[in-house]
Amino acid sequence: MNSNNKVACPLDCYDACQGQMIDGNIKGSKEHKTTNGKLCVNFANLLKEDNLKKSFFEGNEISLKESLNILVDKLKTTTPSKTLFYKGSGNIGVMQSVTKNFFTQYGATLTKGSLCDGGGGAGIEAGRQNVINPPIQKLIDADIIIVWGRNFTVTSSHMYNLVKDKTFITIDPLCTDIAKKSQIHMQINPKTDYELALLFTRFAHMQDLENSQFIEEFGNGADWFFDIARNRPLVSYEATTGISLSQVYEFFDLIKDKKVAIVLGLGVQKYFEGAQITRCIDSFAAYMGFHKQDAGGIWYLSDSGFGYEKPFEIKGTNKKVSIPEVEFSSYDLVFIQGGNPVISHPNTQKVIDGLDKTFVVYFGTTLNETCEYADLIIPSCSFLSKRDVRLSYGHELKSISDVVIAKDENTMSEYELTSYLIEQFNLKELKKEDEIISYYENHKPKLEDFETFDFVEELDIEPLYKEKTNDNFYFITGKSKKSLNSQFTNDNFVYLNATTNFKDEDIVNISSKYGSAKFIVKINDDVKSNCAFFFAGNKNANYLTPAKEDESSFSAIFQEVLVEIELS
Ligand SMILES: Nc1nc2c(c(=O)[nH]1)N[C@H]1C(S)=C(S)[C@@H](COP(=O)(O)OP(=O)(O)OC[C@H]3O[C@@H](n4cnc5c(=O)[nH]c(N)nc54)[C@H](O)[C@@H]3O)O[C@H]1N2
Ligand SMILES: Nc1nc2c(c(=O)[nH]1)N[C@H]1C(S)=C(S)[C@@H](COP(=O)(O)OP(=O)(O)OC[C@H]3O[C@@H](n4cnc5c(=O)[nH]c(N)nc54)[C@H](O)[C@@H]3O)O[C@H]1N2
Ligand code: SF4
Ligand SMILES: [Mo]
Repeated sequence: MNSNNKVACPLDCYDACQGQMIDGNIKGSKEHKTTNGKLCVNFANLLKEDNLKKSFFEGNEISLKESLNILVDKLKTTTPSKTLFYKGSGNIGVMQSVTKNFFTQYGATLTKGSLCDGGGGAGIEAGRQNVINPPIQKLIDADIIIVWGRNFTVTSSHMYNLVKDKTFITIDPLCTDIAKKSQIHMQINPKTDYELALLFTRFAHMQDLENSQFIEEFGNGADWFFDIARNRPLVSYEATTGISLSQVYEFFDLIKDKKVAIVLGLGVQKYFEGAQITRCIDSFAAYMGFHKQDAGGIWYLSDSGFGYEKPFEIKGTNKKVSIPEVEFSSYDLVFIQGGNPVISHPNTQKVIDGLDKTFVVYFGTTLNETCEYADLIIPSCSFLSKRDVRLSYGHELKSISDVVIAKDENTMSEYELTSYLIEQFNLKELKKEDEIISYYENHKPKLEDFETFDFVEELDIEPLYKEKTNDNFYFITGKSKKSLNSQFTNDNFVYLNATTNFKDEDIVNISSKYGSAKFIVKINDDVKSNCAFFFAGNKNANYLTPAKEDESSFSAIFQEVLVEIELS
């Protein structure tokens, strides 16, 4: 590859593709194994974005210099702890975390937890100390891939391409594309994946399929785990999970003596006990000995920064608040970078009520719904005009970004804004950009495998089906092929099965204990009849969701809710 023409896709996606600029066009790199010469429709959309090139104050256009003066003034006159730093994941290059360095030194309140994968991550960590995926080659070498709560062909299309000829099993309430390509599709009821994992464990034991060698060598508490699985009559699982025992027989016939991989997604863990649910699935996998084999294993959203030093991280005594529960109105100044909480944060009504009552600074690349509530808007420059490194939460490969297009003079990179603020406040200088980038480029972390596996030994999970009646629906969301969370396109429909007796184009009012909103119906029989499905990025879906954290990791629990639907 020539020098200085590399472009890393900055979007929040498992694949972390590498591109290169050749004669003014960006092409997918052929040397980067997962990219394999192709970039996707979302990348094409990103190139077509109408990037912000102007600053705004109270709706009026101002110069970049004026916007920086207002920001500095505002920061100087606000008590630091009454300033909230809120970062989204619109760009997940490593250089995006630079701003947190300033806000930590300044004394702002920071957030903790996640709107994304936190619950599941906590569950995996509880069993095996950290969240690291096996090398991608082990996925390529597996015989069977179980796609569990993950929209594999859509959300990691390049990883899928590497393994598309394998035999698949899908566990998802939706008949996704990968479910259609699968030998077995288990159309599970939402929030019952731990029960299915227990049922599998029970079956495995009955058929002597557990991996005693793995359990003896690495396992702690496997007997306790098995005891939980044994506690219930087998048939009772059929009604709760919606999975027939005959499908479970089929499942074991298919995986017997095979090298098995599980690609586990967000779907299983958007609940209050998301960590316990995920740990239960991971424990089933350990019971079978899927871990530590020469092929196969479990792939979740790994800790992509594992094994790297964090060049911007500094110790601080800053207050940290739970991100899903954040009260924007408690702050005098809210600084939002690379996020669109008005769409993507749980409980939209609470978000907009909060943002209405405070001074909001938005630092981003495009005008989004959150900008309607922003007092000050500062344009961040395009990813094509800033240096960066992309690590991946799907695999171990990284991508590099050079500056391939000169930056618009009215915009600023995250590194530039942070350096400027640090200078204005006489704080400790940042490491040089060169040094940071070359550290990431050259450092290859050792991905140590875990030494012991702690099985989950007790479970305390309140199922949603207890509150399910014939009149309400499970609320489920998933990612769309044509958008990246709230970026690029919005699909604002509710998708329902035809058996619900609603019709295409019906206008419905959907309500939950947390709020309500109107939607237009699209009938789609890929959706399980007891579910209402919405794409992530739907402008109204988060009016229905709880601004509450899970039990263990300050993470959002978007699906811990049932909804009622009425013709409007
Ligand atoms: N094209 C595209 N790609 C993306 C994104 C995007 O917006 N668009 N977003 C990126 C981001 S931020 C992330 S975090 C990843 C996430 O990517 P994924 O891990 O694939 O997550 P989701 O699409 O949220 O949900 C996956 C599946 O879980 C199913 N599901 C819902 N509830 C349950 C349940 O209780 N049990 C089971 N078994 N399944 C359930 C849904 O029907 C859905 O098919 O994708 C990334 N990639
Ligand atoms: N109901 C429901 N809600 C969800 C989800 C769900 O599945 N269901 N998914 C959740 C998940 S997994 C995630 S990760 C979150 C995502 O939520 P957010 O992190 O808020 O992501 P987006 O809504 O896509 O907003 C990203 C914004 O970043 C800005 N941006 C892009 N590039 C840059 C850049 O280089 N610099 C700066 N400063 N800004 C930039 C863009 O203008 C864009 O508007 O949403 C969560 N919300
Ligand atoms: S597949 Fe993901 S990483 Fe690759 S170009 Fe598309 S959005 Fe970017
Ligand atoms: Mo995410």
